[in-house]
Formats: sequence, C-alpha cells, structure tokens
Amino acid sequence: MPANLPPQYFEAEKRFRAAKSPEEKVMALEEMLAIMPKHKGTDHLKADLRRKIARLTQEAEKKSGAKRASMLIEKEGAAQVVVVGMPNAGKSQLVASITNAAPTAAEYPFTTQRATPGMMDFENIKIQLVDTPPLSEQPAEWWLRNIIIRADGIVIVVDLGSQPLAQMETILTQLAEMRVGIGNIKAGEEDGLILHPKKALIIGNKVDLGNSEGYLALRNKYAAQAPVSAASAKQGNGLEPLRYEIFKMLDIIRVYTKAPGKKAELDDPIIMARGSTLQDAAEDVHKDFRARLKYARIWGSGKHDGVMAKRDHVLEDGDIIELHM
Ligand SMILES: Nc1nc2c(ncn2[C@@H]2O[C@H](COP(=O)(O)OP(=O)(O)OP(=O)(O)O)[C@@H](O)[C@H]2O)c(=O)[nH]1
Ligand SMILES: [Mg+2]
Repeated sequence: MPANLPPQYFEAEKRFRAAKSPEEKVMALEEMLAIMPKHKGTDHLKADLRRKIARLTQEAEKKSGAKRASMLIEKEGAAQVVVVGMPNAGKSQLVASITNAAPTAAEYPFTTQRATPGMMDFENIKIQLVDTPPLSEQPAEWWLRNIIIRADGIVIVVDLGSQPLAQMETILTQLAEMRVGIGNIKAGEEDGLILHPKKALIIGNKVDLGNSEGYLALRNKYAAQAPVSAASAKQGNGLEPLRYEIFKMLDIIRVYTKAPGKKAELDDPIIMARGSTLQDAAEDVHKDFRARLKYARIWGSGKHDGVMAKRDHVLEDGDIIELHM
C-alpha cells in the first residue's frame, strides 16, 4: 500500500465500505482512483480498483437492463476525451464526423442515452472520443461523472445558434456539481469537497449557421480558461484543425525509441505527459530501466542530433531516444 495516499482517499474508501448499491460503490471507487497520486508505486492498486469498477459497473448495467456495456468505456489509443454539451449541440454529429463511430445524430433533443466511443486519427496516433448523453438543468446520469473524471480531457460542444454563453454556464454548473472544473484550477479541496481539474477544449459548433457574434462572445468570456474553436460538425468546416486542437489540449507528447544503428519506430510512439523526462520514458519502456539506464542519445526537437542526454532531460513531441543500459 503506497504510503502517501491523501486523507480524502480514506474518506472515499469509507464511503465504499458503507455503500449498498453497485452505483454507490462504483462512485466511491472512481473517487479513490481519481485521488490516487500518479506514480508507478500506485499502478498495482489502480489496476485493482479498475477491475472492481468494471465488475460493479457490469452489475449496475445488468440491473438497469442496459443492453450492452456503455457506462464504462475502456480507454483505447493515445488518450480518452469525453465529449459533453447541452441537448442538440452536435456532440453525436461531431463524433460521427471525426471518428470511425456512427452514433445517431438527430434534430430532437436527448437523442443520445449511452456513451459511445470512437477513434479519431491524428497524424500517427489515434485518440478516443466518447459521445455522451446531454448535460442539462436536470442532474446527469450517475455514471456520466465517472466517465468525465476518468477522461484525459473534455471537449465541450456548444451550439453557436442557441445562446452559447447560457449553454456554457449550464455546462460549467453541471460540471461543478460533479466537482469537475476546467482551466487553471488546482486539484484540491473547496468547501471540503475534492475538485478534479480537467483539460478542456470548447467548440463553438454549427458555425455554418453564421453566428459569429456568439463565437466571439464565447472566446471573450472563456479563452482564458480553455481554448475556443469554431467548427461545423455537419458541414465539416474546421474539423481538420480540430484534430490538432484536441491533441494540443491533451498536453501529450510522442516519443520514439530506436535501437543503436537502427531506424526509429515512427509509427509506434510512447505517449507521455508534456514535461516528462528521459527517465520517465526509460521507465515506460521497462520498469527495470529506471535503475539500469546508463546513458541515452537523443534526436529531434530541431536541436538535438544524437547528442547524449541526462536522465532529467525534458523531452519534446517528436523526440527520438536511444537508451543504453
Ligand atoms: N447546421 C448544423 N447543424 C448541425 C451541426 N452539427 C449538428 N447539427 C444538427 O443538430 C442536431 C443535433 O445534433 P446531434 O449530434 O444529435 O446533437 P447532440 O448534441 O448529440 O444531441 P443529444 O444527443 O440530444 O444530446 C441534428 O439535427 C444535427 O444534424 C452543424 O455543425 N451545423
Ligand atoms: Mg447525441
């Protein structure tokens, strides 16, 4: 058991023990998972929590008569991004247009009732987008929060044709109810409740309808908290740049490994958080490499060319590394 678990972890654990329904149990476990510090020492415990969550979610799904697994979406690809927004904003249309999935988009509100994942190509990687049921003034389904907390980032879809600022306010209020915040907030407590900070991208959708004031208003109000893009999920405007915007929002880098005298494997990057070091990359390749790494060479970032680099060297997107034991 890792020593440095924060007190909130044990509070959530208490809630887990007291919980009666699988839903309550999953929510407490999900909280424990989100609170857990991010380092290798917690990998085992995290895997254990994920297994429990998967089992209990299945139980909850069976109970509710859901036809297929949809309350818990396993992460695939380089990152998992959850797509949220008000009814009819165009979430399903966006996921249908930019991924390999085909969730139903329709002119009536509350079309989507389940979470549906799809894979989006971005250059040489795939990013998973998860379509979700709408947020509204009503409380969201209990499992939506779990999907949001687990995701690496949030795409907020706003219909530019229908009071975009009011939509944003409702969405942020609903996220706050889930104790999720976007932008430069710090993880921590607020009024005794844990706050989960999430990276986010705001998309002003239906730009084809021509409400440029709505888009400007969104930018003015929210650009300091999250990047704001305009797109038409239906007509396709702005969707290609959006792939890059989503990648950028995630703050991840692609690092390639190569063996001495060989070419790098450019189709199989290691995905890491921005700010990761050579040491982190070595650990990612193999847990023993942490201790055994003697030196490394690095190519890329436009400035290195096979130079020797230290363990604490901060990597950049596109770097190629050659690890020596
Ligand atoms: N003009 C225009 N219409 C769009 C665009 N994107 C989606 N729509 C339309 O808006 C309606 C709602 O789209 P959906 O993708 O179903 O919206 P949603 O956010 O998934 O809605 P819920 O599932 O109810 O939450 C549909 O009639 C779409 O065809 C767009 O970029 N431009
Ligand atoms: Mg939908």
